[in-house]
Amino acid sequence: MGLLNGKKGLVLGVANDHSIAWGIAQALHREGADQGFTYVGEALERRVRPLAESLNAKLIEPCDVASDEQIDALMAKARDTYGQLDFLIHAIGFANRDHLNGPYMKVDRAGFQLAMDISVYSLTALVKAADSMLAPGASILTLTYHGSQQVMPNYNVMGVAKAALEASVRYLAADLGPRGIRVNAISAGPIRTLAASGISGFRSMHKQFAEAAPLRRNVTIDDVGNTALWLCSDLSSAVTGELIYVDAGFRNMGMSTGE
Ligand code: NAD
Ligand code: 0WE
Repeated sequence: MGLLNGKKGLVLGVANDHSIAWGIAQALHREGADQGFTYVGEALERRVRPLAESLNAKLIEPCDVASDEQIDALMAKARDTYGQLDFLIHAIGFANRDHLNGPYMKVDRAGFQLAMDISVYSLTALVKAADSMLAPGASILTLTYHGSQQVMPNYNVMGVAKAALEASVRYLAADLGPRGIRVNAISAGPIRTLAASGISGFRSMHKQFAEAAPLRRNVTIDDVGNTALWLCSDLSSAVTGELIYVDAGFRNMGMSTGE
């Protein structure tokens, strides 16, 4: 008997088998969840479709979260396929690459708005569109990074966006709590995914992280998946509006021990 037997939901943010969303999907599948997947563009469809099919997904649809029309179309399909949703996984973030290096102040109005639209507003837009379909006791989950709370070199406008995303989690939790619906965020340590590739200095940051973290290792998509499983299951029934760290303890260190 799986922890998620009979539960149905959507996973947004699988790009390939390195994606955090894929680590989450595998953990939820292992415990019996029935999951639908989305992708952006034909290039990613070729990657996502086989992965989704390997988990017997009944729904594989395009959804660019910049588009209200695509969000509405996705939710119409989800209603036909599943009727109700027990979980919604939001593992999406985007900013202009040019704004993820150098000084934060380099960001311009368009770049700021892009990061906020794709990385922040999209969660609220999806919840809004799914609202009438959310089952009592449903669990909504997003992904964030500690650059929201403290300055991380080069994270820049994404740090500002993640701070707003974390605040959105608290407001959405207050809105939906009366119906027993929970909203939480996982703050993951750095993981080498598509979104992390090509970030200047990522390799050395990833290495330094493992040296400084209490557990002396990096975080994997399976670590994140297992915490997501807990948050989607009834084991976390009174946890909402929270920021849960899956970071090998890194955030607690004021200074590296140098050992
Ligand atoms: P990833 O590249 O595998 O996933 C990012 C996803 O965002 C991709 O699937 C991409 O298609 C999607 N996306 C981008 N723009 C979109 C749009 N307009 N509409 C719909 N989807 C869009 O990388 P990841 O690291 O797995 O990122 C998932 C989440 O985890 C992000 O929110 C990221 O900020 C967060 N996160 C990542 C790390 C890390 O170090 N990798 C750490 C903490 C948090
Ligand atoms: O949230 C993220 C990644 C966010 C991201 C990555 C990209 C790369 C490609 C958003 N937009 C884009 N746009 C692109 O064109 N992480 C938590 C991973 C990450 O990204 C960093 C990090 C870490 C950690 C950027 C700078 C410094 C640290």
